[in-house]
Amino acid sequence: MLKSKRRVLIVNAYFDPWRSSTPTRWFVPRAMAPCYLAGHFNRDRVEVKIWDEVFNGSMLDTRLFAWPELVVFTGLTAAFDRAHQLSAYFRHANPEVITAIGGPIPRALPALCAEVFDYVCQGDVEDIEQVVRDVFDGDCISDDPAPRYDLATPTMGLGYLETTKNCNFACSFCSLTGEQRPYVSHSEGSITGQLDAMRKAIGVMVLDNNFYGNDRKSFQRRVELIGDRWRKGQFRGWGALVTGDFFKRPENVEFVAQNGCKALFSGVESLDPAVLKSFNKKQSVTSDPRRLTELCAAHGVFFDYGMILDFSQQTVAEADGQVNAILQDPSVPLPGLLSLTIPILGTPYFDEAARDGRLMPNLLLSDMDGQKIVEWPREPLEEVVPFVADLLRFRGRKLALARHAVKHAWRWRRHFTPDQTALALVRPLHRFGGKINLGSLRQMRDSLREPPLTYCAMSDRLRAAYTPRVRMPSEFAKCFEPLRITDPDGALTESLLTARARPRVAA
Ligand code: B12
Ligand code: SF4
Repeated sequence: MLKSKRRVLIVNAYFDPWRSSTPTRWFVPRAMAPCYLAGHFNRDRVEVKIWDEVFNGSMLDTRLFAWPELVVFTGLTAAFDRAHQLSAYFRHANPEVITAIGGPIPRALPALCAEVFDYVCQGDVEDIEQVVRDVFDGDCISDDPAPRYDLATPTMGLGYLETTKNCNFACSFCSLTGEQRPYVSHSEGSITGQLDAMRKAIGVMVLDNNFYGNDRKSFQRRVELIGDRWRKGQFRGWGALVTGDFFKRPENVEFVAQNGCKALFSGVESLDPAVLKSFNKKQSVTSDPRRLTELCAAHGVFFDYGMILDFSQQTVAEADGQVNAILQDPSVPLPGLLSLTIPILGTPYFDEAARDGRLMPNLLLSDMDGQKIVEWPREPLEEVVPFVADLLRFRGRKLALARHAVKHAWRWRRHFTPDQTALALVRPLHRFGGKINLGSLRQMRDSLREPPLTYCAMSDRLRAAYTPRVRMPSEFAKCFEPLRITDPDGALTESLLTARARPRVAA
């Protein structure tokens, strides 16, 4: 007898820091947990759909809320409230629906997640199999858990690969440090399985937090595995995220370049050694972006990096000086990521900020998105907030930005392929030039409802998403209340302390 297929929706819950409900299509990298989770469902028995609120924009289509029998949530720590809201829409549309959540949210908020969701997974994507067995049956689990990249199309010709999990460093602000999960490599079988499932691509982005790691043999083997596929023509090149220690052996750059690597990203984070030391980020102390750009370019590799500004330690003049120095030097690329420090729940940095009274009063978890001030700055707010508001939009620096992008691409054109030169030119303009908010009519209308951003947690008003889109019984009201981190005195709230306790229910 033919059984009808079970219906599963995998959702990456997300709050856009710019408060836009429209899709963020051209951003690399892309959340891949939904595709990896989808791979664990048997295609013959289960119909799986994915909604990634980064790539697809806010989920506002009420028809989809009644569709699934099982909803699986993933998302960044700051997206807990969004997952909570969405769970209410699903339950309201179908009281029988089962919800499951995994990833950084339940790791940071185990007890609260156990209250809100039916299944709370603390482990990796494989843990979803236990949920599937419990909710459906063992037949609904796939024999071949290769990622369902087909559900993530269009990918702009990019394939995504994971060769290791977690990290061997312990930077104080990083959620992985708080989670304390061991740094492990994927097996050769898993890596080749992912590459097979990816098929032909223009380029491959290795998602690992730390592609280099602490096991040289494993690193070399992983590079060779990717290099073999590159030589066979499966893709034109690949890129990866590496830690600062990778560059201490310049032969590493030569080795990856010989195996098809075309881009490397490293979290330089700060040009200030004192700030790096306070972050326990010693591996980046020698990561001078100019030296690393030159080293990489000598081997035809494009260098990209992230920078964090910390106004609890830095002055406006110092941050301004650093950004201007980069804008005036076409040999150095602009950072691909420019963010403020985030006291991510569960990290040593968060505990320190809370202990030292640095957290602002009435902070919400959803404020922790790196694009607003959430800690008391060293200098008066009246000076820091307008500076941050201008800097994050590159206001007053747009011309310098465009000039820098052109000069930088021109400066290194002989070292790079036309693809890389185009990337060097377009990437900073796309990153800092402003976003065009295009999406469905509903999403575009929704973006317009948002109160304006103030770039400071103390003055930002609540997002429009906290008001339910449809009339709902009062039992759902609590699903739309924000999770408060601090009270009006800046102390941690009781609700947060309870939310972070050990789980009462776990899958
Ligand atoms: C793609 C990506 C993004 C994307 C999309 C992220 C998303 N989920 O929405 C974008 C570009 C939007 C993004 C933004 C940011 N990101 Co980011 N990002 C990544 C990246 C590079 C890859 C994630 C990925 O797909 N990995 C592959 C999948 C398979 O693994 P995974 O998602 O890590 O999930 C694993 C487990 O958590 C678990 N799991 C996850 N979900 C579920 C669900 C179930 C049911 C189960 C069973 C298991 C499970 O299984 C997986 C392992 O098998 C990671 C680094 C990394 N290598 O992981 C950082 C990372 C997730 N990002 C991080 C950070 C800090 C940020 C920013 C704050 C950066 C900044 N300062 O601006 C911003 C967020 C801004 C905001 N609005 O809050 C941190 C974590 C932050 C956190 N815990 O919230 C990471 C880990 C990088 C790091 N080491 O610091 N990011
Ligand atoms: S090196 Fe990167 S991934 Fe590793 S602990 Fe530091 S910030 Fe996290």
